[in-house]
Amino acid sequence: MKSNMEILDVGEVHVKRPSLMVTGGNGLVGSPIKCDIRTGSEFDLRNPHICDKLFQNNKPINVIHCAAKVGGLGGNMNLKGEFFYDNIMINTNVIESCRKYGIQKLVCFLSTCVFPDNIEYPLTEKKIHLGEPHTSNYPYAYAKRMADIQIRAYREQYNVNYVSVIPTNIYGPQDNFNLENGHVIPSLIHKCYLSKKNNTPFRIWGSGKPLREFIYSEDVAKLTEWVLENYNEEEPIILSTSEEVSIKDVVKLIVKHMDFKGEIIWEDDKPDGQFRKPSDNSKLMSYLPDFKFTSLDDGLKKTINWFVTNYESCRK
Ligand code: GFB
Repeated sequence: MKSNMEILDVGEVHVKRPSLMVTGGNGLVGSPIKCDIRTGSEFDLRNPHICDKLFQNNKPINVIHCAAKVGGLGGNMNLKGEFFYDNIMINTNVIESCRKYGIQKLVCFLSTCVFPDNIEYPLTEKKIHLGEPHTSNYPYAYAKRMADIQIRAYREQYNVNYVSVIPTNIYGPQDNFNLENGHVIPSLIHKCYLSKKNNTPFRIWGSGKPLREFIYSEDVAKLTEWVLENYNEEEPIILSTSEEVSIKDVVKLIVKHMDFKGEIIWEDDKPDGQFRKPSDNSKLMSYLPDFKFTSLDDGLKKTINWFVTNYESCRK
């Protein structure tokens, strides 16, 4: 006959809860985060029953929620309905499942495009809801803003420790390198790769003058792990280098790292999007004054190497 202790041991092993689940765990943002469970497109989180089952089956202690329908300027302009529906459903379901299954800490990803278009710069955590987002990506922006509202409401009613982060333009391995709908960096890396291979001009949208603050995905992962352990405020926290770079400068670096010597064409009939969206990272820096960001030069080099090595299998 088994002793009580043995039975208990078996029981403890059986009920052990995974410490951390990352939704969107195989994507640009989620893949560099260390965790016990990563979920990807095999779970359609737009569906409340599937989302509920995922939480019921795994019962994680903490959740980092990265899953989203994302894209660059093209994706946001071409797929407005999908960007709204998918994101509002995914966020609503995930945050509700966190409540239902007693998740101790949730870190939820917003994005700098949540901010109003017509607002005094720099962007700070206090300015999210002070006006309309830019017309190019308002469905995505409003859906993400609602995650901030849901978190605030749940904190007030259910006393949960859920927080959110606002990264600026993230880039790195595992991104979607789609030519039409991807973010600017992966799209331009892919375009440059094809132009070099096929000896055709490298075509860039817009004037090259817009400014962006790029942040490398591994830096976002490190900061998010810190947020999970240490940041407990209701107000979101901006994850940013607060260093603006023009699209023209990004193109110069891509051309250098890919050793492209062909013709560059600036397509001025294509959109520039928002001209700039400079953010204030002083809250982050007040917590982590010694944090060293990866330079755009190094991050681009790593991203390009990853893309070339994984060309056949990457998302594109
Ligand atoms: O990454 P991106 O598409 O989005 O960057 P946003 C757009 C900027 O890059 C514009 C220029 O100034 C474009 O004119 N650009 C040049 C290109 N060539 C290309 C190209 O081939 N593809 C793309 N995509 N852009 C994002 C949101 O807005 O902001 C995301 O779309 C996210 O959802 C992020 O919220 C923070 O920076 O305009």
